[in-house]
Amino acid sequence: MHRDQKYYQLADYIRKNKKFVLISHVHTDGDALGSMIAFYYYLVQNDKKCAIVVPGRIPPKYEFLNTSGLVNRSTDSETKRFIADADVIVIFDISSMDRLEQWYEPVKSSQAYKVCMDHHPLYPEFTDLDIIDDTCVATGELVFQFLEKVKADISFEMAEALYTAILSDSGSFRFQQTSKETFRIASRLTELGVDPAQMYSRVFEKNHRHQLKAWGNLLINLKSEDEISWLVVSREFMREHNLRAEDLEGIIDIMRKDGGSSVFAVFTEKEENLTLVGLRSKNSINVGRIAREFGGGGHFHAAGFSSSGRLEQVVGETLDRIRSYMMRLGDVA
Ligand SMILES: [Mn+2]
Repeated sequence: MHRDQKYYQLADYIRKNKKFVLISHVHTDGDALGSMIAFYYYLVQNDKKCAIVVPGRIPPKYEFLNTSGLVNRSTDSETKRFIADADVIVIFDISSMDRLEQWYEPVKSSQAYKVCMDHHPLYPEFTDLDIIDDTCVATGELVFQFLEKVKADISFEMAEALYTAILSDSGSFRFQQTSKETFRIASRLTELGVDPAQMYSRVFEKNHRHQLKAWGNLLINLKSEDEISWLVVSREFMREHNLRAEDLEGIIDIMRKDGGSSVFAVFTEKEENLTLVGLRSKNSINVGRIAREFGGGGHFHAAGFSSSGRLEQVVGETLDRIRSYMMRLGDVA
């Protein structure tokens, strides 16, 4: 089905139905929240009933989008009922359905029409309509295109939400998938009143002083070898510096400043047998593929996974895999 036809199909679901659930992934981010919140306002403009649900907590820096007023407003049992009774469930930015966590089963077993809007390569599971384009830098681009296609009245709140989505997932218009379409949309949103400098500050300048000092301590111990750079963050370190996993968001972008490396990894020990792995690539190493091999997901140049192995073991296995990919590329060249 052509993209426009998909947008019209989605518009048709909206026209014919009343109860909507918008849902996204655990470790929620600016793209997921911004996309859902813009879509929420559109549904409300059209007199729909709508709940926004994300598994896990919401980083407080996104409160300027009124996350506490709009997201996870119900108890778990009410949410379960909303999901079961929904006419349409729209799943945003999910990358892999198991990132719905505790809502995976309820969503899967709901009788609702299920729509997925995503910019990750994704093998659709149980959905009725997939609007997926892995050339987009953010899911927010797809939401904007849809709103444009249906001639929605994009309010200032919607514009700020969509700008947040695109700004955060593009790393402030720097990452590989940033395109002329990205700038066209950003330009439209700016015309609608969004202030780019203020948005940058809200999304990227909200780190705390203790967090920056902890980053310093970590970066001193940056390891580099054969174009691979990596950081290992133990639970003790996290505890000692009073850090949450989300406080390390962005440190990998600092590591990228090393022009001598092309693949980057951050290993964060969240629990005794739970390590989060973030991966970035600046060359032809497809870290999305590596992440999928370990049960995660993501893009060619940015991906991640979690592993139940011990920290050192996960570090060893991941680096081995990256090295073997780099060796294979070397063979081809
Ligand atoms: Mn995204």
